[in-house]
Amino acid sequence: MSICFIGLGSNMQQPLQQLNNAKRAIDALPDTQVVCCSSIYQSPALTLDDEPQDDYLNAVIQLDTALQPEALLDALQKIENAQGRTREKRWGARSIDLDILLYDDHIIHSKRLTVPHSEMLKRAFVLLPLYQIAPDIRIPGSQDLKLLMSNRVDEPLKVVSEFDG
Ligand code: A4P
Ligand code: MG
Repeated sequence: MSICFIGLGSNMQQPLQQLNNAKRAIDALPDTQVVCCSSIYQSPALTLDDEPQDDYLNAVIQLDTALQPEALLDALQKIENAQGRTREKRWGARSIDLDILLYDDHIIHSKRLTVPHSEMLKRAFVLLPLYQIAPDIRIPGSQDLKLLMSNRVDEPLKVVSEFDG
């Protein structure tokens, strides 16, 4: 079994429900269990243009999985599609986004997959929920999460909910 952290994000079509549905779908994947969930945080959308977007809800969940990284990506993309995800533009509004943040201590640079996720160290909406559930991990290719967090000055993000169940 591998330990894996997934970042969940949604800013369309009932984000709270989207996150809960995605968590349930991930837990139902073969040879995969959700072992831990962060709270659900709200933050302004990070965008690549001036078009306004609704705030996001974000969370991080920890999995035990026997799926290999690319098989896990396939499974996550199927869940995104089943939850109405469309891909009109990069960083556009989305019903659900499921990113593989960390996969054991692997560093992956394949055509389809960059792990650790390429943007994660810049994003409070990833680091704060990750730190909530796994304060003692080390980010491969970087440093201990605790040290990383001690050098940041993030405004606390608003916790809006916990996952169901
Ligand atoms: N891909 C490569 N590495 C990974 C990985 N570690 N996990 C590839 C998942 N996918 C990975 O993704 C495009 C391609 O990235 C996939 O086909 C996969 O092969 P996508 O989900 O179709 O497109 P995207 O999400 O628009 O692009 P990208 O660059 O993945 O965006 P991000 O980094 O996911 O950011 N603001 C707030 N507040 N909260 C958010 O969650 N999210 C984004 C999207 C922008 N602004 C946000 C948030
Ligand atoms: Mg993505």
